[in-house]
Amino acid sequence: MSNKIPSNFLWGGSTSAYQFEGGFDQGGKGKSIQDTRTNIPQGTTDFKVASDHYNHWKEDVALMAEMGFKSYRFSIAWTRILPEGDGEVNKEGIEFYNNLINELLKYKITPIVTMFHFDLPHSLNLDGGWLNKRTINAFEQYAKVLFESYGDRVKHWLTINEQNVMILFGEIVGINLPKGGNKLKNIYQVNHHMMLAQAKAINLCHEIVKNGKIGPAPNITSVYGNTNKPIDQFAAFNMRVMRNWFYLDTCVFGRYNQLVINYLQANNSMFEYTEEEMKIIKKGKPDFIAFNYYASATAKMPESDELFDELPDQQKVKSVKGMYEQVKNDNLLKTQFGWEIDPLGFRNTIRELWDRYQLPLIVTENGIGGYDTLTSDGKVHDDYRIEYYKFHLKELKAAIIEDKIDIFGYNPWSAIDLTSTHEGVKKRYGFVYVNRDEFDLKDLKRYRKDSFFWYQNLIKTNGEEL
Ligand code: BGP
Repeated sequence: MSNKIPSNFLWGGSTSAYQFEGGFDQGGKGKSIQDTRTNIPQGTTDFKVASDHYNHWKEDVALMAEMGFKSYRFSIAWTRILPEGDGEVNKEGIEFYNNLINELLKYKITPIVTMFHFDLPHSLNLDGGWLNKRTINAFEQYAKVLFESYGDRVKHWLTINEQNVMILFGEIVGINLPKGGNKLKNIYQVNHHMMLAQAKAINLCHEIVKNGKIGPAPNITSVYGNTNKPIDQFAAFNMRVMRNWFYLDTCVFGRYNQLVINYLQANNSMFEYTEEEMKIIKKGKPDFIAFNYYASATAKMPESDELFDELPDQQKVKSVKGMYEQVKNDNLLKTQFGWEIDPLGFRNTIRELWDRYQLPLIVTENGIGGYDTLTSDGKVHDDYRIEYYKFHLKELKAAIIEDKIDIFGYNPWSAIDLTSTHEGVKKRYGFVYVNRDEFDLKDLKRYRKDSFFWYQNLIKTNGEEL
Protein backbone atom coordinates (compact mmCIF):
# COMPACT_ATOMS: atom_id res chain seq x y z
CA MET A 1 0.00 0.00 0.00
CA SER A 2 1.35 3.37 -1.01
CA ASN A 3 2.04 6.01 1.60
CA LYS A 4 1.16 8.68 -0.90
CA ILE A 5 -2.01 10.21 -2.30
CA PRO A 6 -2.74 8.55 -5.68
CA SER A 7 -1.31 10.53 -8.61
CA ASN A 8 -4.72 10.76 -10.33
CA PHE A 9 -6.35 12.35 -7.25
CA LEU A 10 -8.90 15.02 -8.22
CA TRP A 11 -7.73 18.21 -6.51
CA GLY A 12 -10.15 20.95 -7.41
CA GLY A 13 -12.76 23.36 -6.17
CA SER A 14 -16.50 23.74 -6.09
CA THR A 15 -19.25 26.27 -6.92
CA SER A 16 -22.97 26.26 -7.65
CA ALA A 17 -24.79 28.02 -10.48
CA TYR A 18 -27.09 30.36 -8.58
CA GLN A 19 -24.35 31.46 -6.17
CA PHE A 20 -21.68 32.01 -8.83
CA GLU A 21 -23.05 32.58 -12.33
CA GLY A 22 -25.29 35.62 -12.13
CA GLY A 23 -26.61 36.44 -15.62
CA PHE A 24 -30.03 35.69 -14.19
CA ASP A 25 -31.78 37.23 -17.20
CA GLN A 26 -29.15 36.48 -19.85
CA GLY A 27 -29.03 33.76 -22.48
CA GLY A 28 -32.70 32.81 -22.29
CA LYS A 29 -32.49 31.58 -18.69
CA GLY A 30 -35.82 30.97 -16.95
CA LYS A 31 -36.44 31.96 -13.35
CA SER A 32 -35.52 29.63 -10.51
CA ILE A 33 -36.75 29.82 -6.93
CA GLN A 34 -33.46 31.52 -6.07
CA ASP A 35 -34.36 34.35 -8.47
CA THR A 36 -37.83 34.76 -7.02
CA ARG A 37 -36.83 34.16 -3.41
CA THR A 38 -38.27 36.70 -0.97
CA ASN A 39 -36.69 35.56 2.32
CA ILE A 40 -33.22 36.95 1.64
CA PRO A 41 -31.86 38.06 5.03
CA GLN A 42 -31.66 41.82 5.59
CA GLY A 43 -28.35 43.36 4.64
CA THR A 44 -27.46 40.60 2.20
CA THR A 45 -27.61 40.68 -1.56
CA ASP A 46 -29.72 38.58 -3.93
CA PHE A 47 -28.30 36.18 -6.52
CA LYS A 48 -28.92 38.18 -9.70
CA VAL A 49 -25.29 39.03 -10.48
CA ALA A 50 -23.43 36.91 -7.92
CA SER A 51 -19.79 36.67 -9.17
CA ASP A 52 -20.89 37.26 -12.78
CA HIS A 53 -19.20 34.03 -13.82
CA TYR A 54 -21.63 33.93 -16.75
CA ASN A 55 -19.60 36.78 -18.27
CA HIS A 56 -16.20 35.84 -16.77
CA TRP A 57 -16.12 32.09 -17.34
CA LYS A 58 -12.98 32.02 -19.50
CA GLU A 59 -11.00 34.08 -17.05
CA ASP A 60 -12.32 31.99 -14.14
CA VAL A 61 -11.31 28.70 -15.77
CA ALA A 62 -7.86 30.16 -16.49
CA LEU A 63 -7.48 30.96 -12.78
CA MET A 64 -8.48 27.41 -11.85
CA ALA A 65 -5.95 26.09 -14.34
CA GLU A 66 -3.29 28.37 -12.88
CA MET A 67 -3.97 26.86 -9.44
CA GLY A 68 -3.44 23.48 -11.06
CA PHE A 69 -6.98 22.18 -10.63
CA LYS A 70 -7.45 18.58 -11.76
CA SER A 71 -11.22 18.86 -11.37
CA TYR A 72 -13.94 21.48 -11.06
CA ARG A 73 -17.26 20.73 -9.45
CA PHE A 74 -20.02 23.09 -10.61
CA SER A 75 -23.76 22.91 -11.03
CA ILE A 76 -25.82 23.40 -14.14
CA ALA A 77 -28.72 25.81 -13.75
CA TRP A 78 -31.80 23.73 -14.57
CA THR A 79 -33.54 26.87 -15.90
CA ARG A 80 -30.74 27.64 -18.36
CA ILE A 81 -31.44 24.29 -19.99
CA LEU A 82 -35.21 24.13 -19.53
CA PRO A 83 -36.47 27.65 -18.70
CA GLU A 84 -39.85 26.32 -17.57
CA GLY A 85 -38.44 23.24 -15.83
CA ASP A 86 -39.72 20.94 -18.57
CA GLY A 87 -40.73 21.30 -22.25
CA GLU A 88 -38.72 23.57 -24.49
CA VAL A 89 -34.91 23.26 -24.43
CA ASN A 90 -32.91 26.52 -24.46
CA LYS A 91 -30.12 26.19 -27.04
CA GLU A 92 -28.17 29.15 -25.64
CA GLY A 93 -28.08 27.45 -22.25
CA ILE A 94 -26.78 24.22 -23.77
CA GLU A 95 -24.12 26.25 -25.57
CA PHE A 96 -22.97 28.06 -22.42
CA TYR A 97 -22.11 24.79 -20.64
CA ASN A 98 -20.67 23.30 -23.84
CA ASN A 99 -18.19 26.16 -23.92
CA LEU A 100 -17.45 25.87 -20.21
CA ILE A 101 -16.87 22.11 -20.40
CA ASN A 102 -14.66 22.43 -23.48
CA GLU A 103 -12.63 25.15 -21.83
CA LEU A 104 -12.09 22.94 -18.75
CA LEU A 105 -11.03 20.02 -20.90
CA LYS A 106 -8.62 22.27 -22.77
CA TYR A 107 -6.74 22.59 -19.47
CA LYS A 108 -7.27 18.88 -18.61
CA ILE A 109 -9.62 19.78 -15.75
CA THR A 110 -12.16 17.02 -15.12
CA PRO A 111 -15.69 18.45 -14.96
CA ILE A 112 -17.82 17.15 -12.06
CA VAL A 113 -21.37 18.29 -12.68
CA THR A 114 -24.11 18.73 -10.07
CA MET A 115 -27.50 18.45 -11.75
CA PHE A 116 -29.53 20.22 -9.09
CA HIS A 117 -28.19 22.60 -6.45
CA PHE A 118 -31.10 24.34 -4.67
CA ASP A 119 -32.36 26.15 -7.83
CA LEU A 120 -35.68 24.54 -8.66
CA PRO A 121 -37.39 26.13 -11.69
CA HIS A 122 -39.88 28.73 -10.48
CA SER A 123 -42.62 27.47 -12.78
CA LEU A 124 -42.39 23.97 -11.29
CA ASN A 125 -42.48 25.49 -7.84
CA LEU A 126 -45.70 27.34 -8.67
CA ASP A 127 -47.17 23.98 -9.53
CA GLY A 128 -46.36 22.44 -6.12
CA GLY A 129 -42.62 21.92 -6.57
CA TRP A 130 -41.29 18.56 -5.44
CA LEU A 131 -44.63 17.66 -3.91
CA ASN A 132 -46.03 17.38 -7.42
CA LYS A 133 -44.96 14.37 -9.48
CA ARG A 134 -44.61 16.66 -12.49
CA THR A 135 -41.25 17.69 -10.99
CA ILE A 136 -40.02 14.07 -11.01
CA ASN A 137 -40.82 13.78 -14.70
CA ALA A 138 -39.29 17.19 -15.39
CA PHE A 139 -36.07 16.12 -13.65
CA GLU A 140 -36.02 12.99 -15.78
CA GLN A 141 -36.34 15.05 -18.96
CA TYR A 142 -33.65 17.43 -17.70
CA ALA A 143 -31.32 14.50 -16.88
CA LYS A 144 -31.80 13.05 -20.35
CA VAL A 145 -30.98 16.37 -22.01
CA LEU A 146 -27.84 16.73 -19.86
CA PHE A 147 -26.56 13.20 -20.50
CA GLU A 148 -27.24 13.45 -24.24
CA SER A 149 -25.67 16.90 -24.54
CA TYR A 150 -22.61 16.49 -22.33
CA GLY A 151 -22.22 12.77 -21.60
CA ASP A 152 -19.56 12.39 -24.29
CA ARG A 153 -17.25 14.63 -22.21
CA VAL A 154 -18.65 14.66 -18.66
CA LYS A 155 -18.11 11.32 -16.90
CA HIS A 156 -18.68 12.42 -13.27
CA TRP A 157 -22.22 13.35 -12.34
CA LEU A 158 -23.80 14.38 -9.03
CA THR A 159 -27.57 14.12 -8.79
CA ILE A 160 -28.84 16.39 -6.01
CA ASN A 161 -26.82 18.65 -3.76
CA GLU A 162 -27.58 18.26 -0.05
CA GLN A 163 -30.98 16.67 -0.31
CA ASN A 164 -30.80 16.15 3.45
CA VAL A 165 -30.28 19.88 4.07
CA MET A 166 -33.26 20.70 1.83
CA ILE A 167 -35.42 18.30 3.82
CA LEU A 168 -34.19 19.22 7.29
CA PHE A 169 -33.55 22.95 6.81
CA GLY A 170 -35.54 23.72 3.65
CA GLU A 171 -36.42 27.32 4.40
CA ILE A 172 -32.84 28.51 4.79
CA VAL A 173 -31.90 27.27 1.35
CA GLY A 174 -34.97 28.82 -0.21
CA ILE A 175 -37.17 25.74 -0.43
CA ASN A 176 -40.75 26.43 0.56
CA LEU A 177 -43.49 23.86 0.77
CA PRO A 178 -47.04 24.66 -0.24
CA LYS A 179 -48.97 25.88 2.80
CA GLY A 180 -51.41 23.67 4.65
CA GLY A 181 -51.75 19.92 5.03
CA ASN A 182 -49.57 17.70 7.16
CA LYS A 183 -46.22 19.48 7.07
CA LEU A 184 -44.15 16.56 8.32
CA LYS A 185 -45.73 14.14 5.87
CA ASN A 186 -45.34 16.61 3.01
CA ILE A 187 -41.67 17.18 3.58
CA TYR A 188 -40.99 13.44 3.60
CA GLN A 189 -43.18 13.06 0.53
CA VAL A 190 -40.93 15.62 -1.14
CA ASN A 191 -37.96 13.54 -0.02
CA HIS A 192 -39.45 10.43 -1.56
CA HIS A 193 -40.04 12.23 -4.85
CA MET A 194 -36.45 13.44 -4.87
CA MET A 195 -35.24 9.90 -4.17
CA LEU A 196 -37.27 8.63 -7.07
CA ALA A 197 -36.07 11.40 -9.40
CA GLN A 198 -32.49 10.71 -8.33
CA ALA A 199 -32.83 6.97 -9.00
CA LYS A 200 -34.28 7.68 -12.44
CA ALA A 201 -31.33 9.95 -13.21
CA ILE A 202 -28.85 7.31 -12.01
CA ASN A 203 -30.48 4.69 -14.22
CA LEU A 204 -30.52 7.03 -17.22
CA CYS A 205 -26.88 7.96 -16.72
CA HIS A 206 -25.93 4.29 -16.73
CA GLU A 207 -27.90 3.78 -19.96
CA ILE A 208 -26.77 6.88 -21.84
CA VAL A 209 -23.30 7.92 -20.65
CA LYS A 210 -20.56 5.56 -21.72
CA ASN A 211 -18.27 4.97 -18.70
CA GLY A 212 -20.31 7.53 -16.79
CA LYS A 213 -20.28 7.55 -13.00
CA ILE A 214 -22.94 9.12 -10.86
CA GLY A 215 -23.66 9.60 -7.16
CA PRO A 216 -25.57 11.69 -4.63
CA ALA A 217 -24.00 14.69 -2.84
CA PRO A 218 -25.46 14.98 0.67
CA ASN A 219 -24.02 16.95 3.58
CA ILE A 220 -22.68 14.29 5.94
CA THR A 221 -21.25 14.69 9.40
CA SER A 222 -20.23 12.70 12.42
CA VAL A 223 -22.58 13.11 15.37
CA TYR A 224 -21.31 13.04 18.95
CA GLY A 225 -23.36 12.52 22.10
CA ASN A 226 -23.24 15.63 24.26
CA THR A 227 -22.08 13.58 27.30
CA ASN A 228 -21.36 9.92 27.97
CA LYS A 229 -24.83 9.54 29.43
CA PRO A 230 -26.48 6.65 27.57
CA ILE A 231 -29.45 8.84 26.75
CA ASP A 232 -27.20 11.31 24.87
CA GLN A 233 -25.68 8.45 22.87
CA PHE A 234 -29.20 7.28 22.11
CA ALA A 235 -30.03 10.77 20.81
CA ALA A 236 -26.78 10.88 18.79
CA PHE A 237 -27.75 7.61 17.09
CA ASN A 238 -31.16 9.06 16.22
CA MET A 239 -29.59 12.16 14.74
CA ARG A 240 -27.02 10.20 12.77
CA VAL A 241 -29.80 8.21 11.11
CA MET A 242 -32.23 11.10 10.60
CA ARG A 243 -29.54 13.46 9.28
CA ASN A 244 -27.19 11.17 7.37
CA TRP A 245 -28.01 7.51 6.85
CA PHE A 246 -31.68 7.84 5.98
CA TYR A 247 -30.68 9.51 2.71
CA LEU A 248 -27.72 7.35 1.79
CA ASP A 249 -29.30 4.05 2.85
CA THR A 250 -32.15 4.72 0.42
CA CYS A 251 -29.79 5.55 -2.40
CA VAL A 252 -27.22 2.79 -1.78
CA PHE A 253 -29.33 -0.04 -0.33
CA GLY A 254 -32.66 0.85 -1.94
CA ARG A 255 -34.63 0.83 1.32
CA TYR A 256 -35.88 3.39 3.81
CA ASN A 257 -34.24 3.28 7.23
CA GLN A 258 -36.72 1.84 9.73
CA LEU A 259 -35.98 4.38 12.46
CA VAL A 260 -37.32 7.29 10.38
CA ILE A 261 -40.29 5.26 9.16
CA ASN A 262 -41.16 4.46 12.81
CA TYR A 263 -40.86 8.13 13.71
CA LEU A 264 -43.16 9.19 10.85
CA GLN A 265 -45.71 6.51 11.63
CA ALA A 266 -45.73 7.43 15.33
CA ASN A 267 -46.49 11.00 14.25
CA ASN A 268 -49.19 9.99 11.74
CA SER A 269 -47.08 11.37 8.94
CA MET A 270 -45.99 8.43 6.82
CA PHE A 271 -45.48 9.42 3.19
CA GLU A 272 -46.91 7.47 0.26
CA TYR A 273 -44.96 5.21 -2.07
CA THR A 274 -45.59 2.23 -4.34
CA GLU A 275 -43.69 -1.04 -4.76
CA GLU A 276 -43.00 -0.06 -8.36
CA GLU A 277 -41.30 3.15 -7.18
CA MET A 278 -39.20 1.24 -4.65
CA LYS A 279 -38.02 -1.06 -7.46
CA ILE A 280 -36.77 1.96 -9.41
CA ILE A 281 -35.03 3.29 -6.30
CA LYS A 282 -33.39 -0.07 -5.66
CA LYS A 283 -32.13 -0.29 -9.22
CA GLY A 284 -30.62 3.21 -9.10
CA LYS A 285 -27.40 2.31 -7.32
CA PRO A 286 -24.73 5.01 -7.19
CA ASP A 287 -21.13 4.44 -8.31
CA PHE A 288 -19.65 6.61 -5.57
CA ILE A 289 -20.69 8.85 -2.72
CA ALA A 290 -19.91 12.56 -2.92
CA PHE A 291 -20.29 14.44 0.33
CA ASN A 292 -20.00 17.94 1.77
CA TYR A 293 -18.46 18.40 5.20
CA TYR A 294 -18.13 21.62 7.20
CA ALA A 295 -18.27 20.54 10.85
CA SER A 296 -19.37 17.74 13.16
CA ALA A 297 -22.61 17.85 15.13
CA THR A 298 -23.42 17.14 18.77
CA ALA A 299 -26.71 15.86 20.10
CA LYS A 300 -28.60 15.37 23.33
CA MET A 301 -32.12 14.23 24.11
CA PRO A 302 -34.57 17.16 23.96
CA GLU A 303 -35.86 18.16 27.36
CA SER A 304 -39.19 19.50 26.22
CA ASP A 305 -41.68 17.85 23.96
CA GLU A 306 -41.99 20.89 21.78
CA LEU A 307 -41.15 20.51 18.11
CA PHE A 308 -39.33 23.56 16.82
CA ASP A 309 -37.69 24.23 13.53
CA GLU A 310 -36.92 27.88 13.21
CA LEU A 311 -33.55 27.76 11.61
CA PRO A 312 -31.72 30.79 10.36
CA ASP A 313 -28.59 28.74 9.81
CA GLN A 314 -27.45 25.19 9.22
CA GLN A 315 -25.72 24.88 12.55
CA LYS A 316 -28.49 26.39 14.62
CA VAL A 317 -29.94 24.21 17.30
CA LYS A 318 -32.50 21.84 15.89
CA SER A 319 -34.79 19.68 17.93
CA VAL A 320 -36.82 16.75 16.74
CA LYS A 321 -39.41 15.69 19.27
CA GLY A 322 -38.44 12.56 21.17
CA MET A 323 -35.42 12.01 18.91
CA TYR A 324 -32.60 14.49 19.32
CA GLU A 325 -31.64 18.08 19.90
CA GLN A 326 -28.54 19.49 18.25
CA VAL A 327 -26.37 21.44 20.69
CA LYS A 328 -23.15 23.44 20.49
CA ASN A 329 -19.87 21.69 21.23
CA ASP A 330 -17.71 23.71 23.63
CA ASN A 331 -14.61 21.70 22.75
CA LEU A 332 -14.46 23.16 19.25
CA LEU A 333 -13.18 26.45 17.85
CA LYS A 334 -15.57 28.55 15.79
CA THR A 335 -15.29 30.43 12.50
CA GLN A 336 -15.93 34.20 12.31
CA PHE A 337 -19.50 33.25 11.41
CA GLY A 338 -19.90 30.97 14.42
CA TRP A 339 -19.61 27.62 12.60
CA GLU A 340 -17.76 24.95 14.54
CA ILE A 341 -14.38 23.69 13.28
CA ASP A 342 -13.59 19.99 13.67
CA PRO A 343 -10.85 18.49 11.47
CA LEU A 344 -10.86 15.14 13.27
CA GLY A 345 -14.62 15.11 12.78
CA PHE A 346 -13.83 15.15 9.05
CA ARG A 347 -11.85 11.93 9.40
CA ASN A 348 -14.53 10.44 11.64
CA THR A 349 -17.11 11.23 8.96
CA ILE A 350 -15.00 9.64 6.21
CA ARG A 351 -14.45 6.50 8.31
CA GLU A 352 -18.15 6.14 9.06
CA LEU A 353 -19.11 6.58 5.40
CA TRP A 354 -16.59 4.01 4.26
CA ASP A 355 -17.46 1.52 6.97
CA ARG A 356 -21.15 1.69 6.16
CA TYR A 357 -21.18 1.81 2.35
CA GLN A 358 -17.80 0.65 0.99
CA LEU A 359 -18.17 2.90 -2.04
CA PRO A 360 -15.51 5.28 -3.41
CA LEU A 361 -15.81 8.71 -1.82
CA ILE A 362 -15.23 12.23 -3.10
CA VAL A 363 -15.33 15.45 -1.08
CA THR A 364 -17.44 17.98 -2.96
CA GLU A 365 -17.48 20.73 -0.30
CA ASN A 366 -15.35 21.65 2.71
CA GLY A 367 -14.11 25.11 3.59
CA ILE A 368 -14.39 28.18 5.74
CA GLY A 369 -16.48 31.30 5.26
CA GLY A 370 -14.96 34.49 6.59
CA TYR A 371 -14.47 38.22 6.10
CA ASP A 372 -11.62 38.98 3.68
CA THR A 373 -10.01 42.35 3.06
CA LEU A 374 -8.46 43.45 -0.20
CA THR A 375 -5.29 45.45 0.57
CA SER A 376 -4.34 48.56 -1.39
CA ASP A 377 -1.74 46.52 -3.29
CA GLY A 378 -4.34 43.95 -4.40
CA LYS A 379 -3.62 41.16 -1.88
CA VAL A 380 -5.83 39.13 0.44
CA HIS A 381 -4.11 37.67 3.51
CA ASP A 382 -6.41 34.78 4.42
CA ASP A 383 -4.11 32.82 6.73
CA TYR A 384 -7.11 31.55 8.69
CA ARG A 385 -8.34 29.77 5.54
CA ILE A 386 -4.94 28.15 4.92
CA GLU A 387 -4.96 26.94 8.56
CA TYR A 388 -8.42 25.46 8.16
CA TYR A 389 -7.37 23.57 5.04
CA LYS A 390 -4.08 22.35 6.56
CA PHE A 391 -5.84 20.76 9.51
CA HIS A 392 -8.57 19.18 7.38
CA LEU A 393 -6.17 17.91 4.75
CA LYS A 394 -3.95 16.33 7.38
CA GLU A 395 -6.98 14.23 8.35
CA LEU A 396 -7.90 13.55 4.73
CA LYS A 397 -4.39 12.25 4.09
CA ALA A 398 -4.56 10.05 7.18
CA ALA A 399 -7.88 8.65 5.97
CA ILE A 400 -6.34 7.78 2.59
CA ILE A 401 -2.92 6.57 3.74
CA GLU A 402 -3.47 5.16 7.24
CA ASP A 403 -7.13 4.12 7.09
CA LYS A 404 -6.71 3.03 3.45
CA ILE A 405 -10.02 4.49 2.41
CA ASP A 406 -10.83 4.98 -1.27
CA ILE A 407 -11.22 8.76 -1.64
CA PHE A 408 -10.65 9.99 -5.18
CA GLY A 409 -10.96 13.75 -4.92
CA TYR A 410 -11.14 16.90 -2.84
CA ASN A 411 -13.15 19.85 -4.17
CA PRO A 412 -13.41 22.48 -1.47
CA TRP A 413 -15.92 25.29 -1.24
CA SER A 414 -15.32 27.44 -3.04
CA ALA A 415 -13.07 27.72 -6.07
CA ILE A 416 -13.69 31.48 -6.36
CA ASP A 417 -15.68 33.85 -4.11
CA LEU A 418 -19.42 33.60 -4.51
CA THR A 419 -22.59 34.57 -2.68
CA SER A 420 -23.25 32.57 0.47
CA THR A 421 -26.57 30.74 0.66
CA HIS A 422 -27.89 33.03 3.39
CA GLU A 423 -25.10 35.33 4.53
CA GLY A 424 -24.37 37.32 1.39
CA VAL A 425 -21.15 38.26 -0.34
CA LYS A 426 -19.38 39.30 2.86
CA LYS A 427 -19.03 35.64 3.88
CA ARG A 428 -16.28 34.65 1.48
CA TYR A 429 -15.05 31.14 0.75
CA GLY A 430 -12.86 31.34 -2.36
CA PHE A 431 -9.17 31.09 -3.24
CA VAL A 432 -9.88 34.04 -5.51
CA TYR A 433 -11.36 37.34 -4.31
CA VAL A 434 -14.14 38.88 -6.38
CA ASN A 435 -14.21 42.65 -6.03
CA ARG A 436 -17.78 43.53 -5.15
CA ASP A 437 -19.69 44.35 -2.01
CA GLU A 438 -23.09 43.32 -0.85
CA PHE A 439 -24.87 46.01 -2.91
CA ASP A 440 -22.03 47.74 -4.77
CA LEU A 441 -20.94 45.68 -7.78
CA LYS A 442 -17.67 47.66 -8.17
CA ASP A 443 -15.61 46.14 -11.01
CA LEU A 444 -15.99 42.40 -10.17
CA LYS A 445 -12.26 42.04 -10.78
CA ARG A 446 -10.57 38.82 -9.62
CA TYR A 447 -7.61 38.86 -7.17
CA ARG A 448 -5.53 35.87 -6.07
CA LYS A 449 -5.67 35.41 -2.29
CA ASP A 450 -2.72 34.03 -0.27
CA SER A 451 -4.61 30.72 -0.13
CA PHE A 452 -4.52 30.63 -3.96
CA PHE A 453 -0.72 30.29 -3.94
CA TRP A 454 -0.78 27.88 -1.00
CA TYR A 455 -3.30 25.61 -2.75
CA GLN A 456 -1.38 25.85 -6.02
CA ASN A 457 1.73 24.49 -4.28
CA LEU A 458 -0.26 21.83 -2.49
CA ILE A 459 -1.65 20.54 -5.79
CA LYS A 460 1.76 20.75 -7.44
CA THR A 461 3.21 18.50 -4.71
CA ASN A 462 0.12 16.26 -4.79
CA GLY A 463 -0.64 17.03 -1.15
CA GLU A 464 2.91 16.51 0.08
CA GLU A 465 3.52 20.09 1.16
CA LEU A 466 0.79 21.02 3.54
C1 BGP B 1 -23.66 24.11 1.56
C2 BGP B 1 -24.22 24.40 0.20
C3 BGP B 1 -23.51 25.47 -0.55
C4 BGP B 1 -22.90 26.57 0.29
C5 BGP B 1 -22.28 26.05 1.58
C6 BGP B 1 -21.87 27.15 2.56
O1 BGP B 1 -24.72 23.72 2.37
O2 BGP B 1 -24.24 23.24 -0.59
O3 BGP B 1 -24.39 25.92 -1.54
O4 BGP B 1 -23.76 27.64 0.43
O5 BGP B 1 -23.12 25.18 2.25
O6 BGP B 1 -22.97 27.64 3.25
P1 BGP B 1 -23.24 29.17 3.48
O7 BGP B 1 -23.23 29.81 2.16
O8 BGP B 1 -24.57 29.25 4.14
O9 BGP B 1 -22.16 29.66 4.36
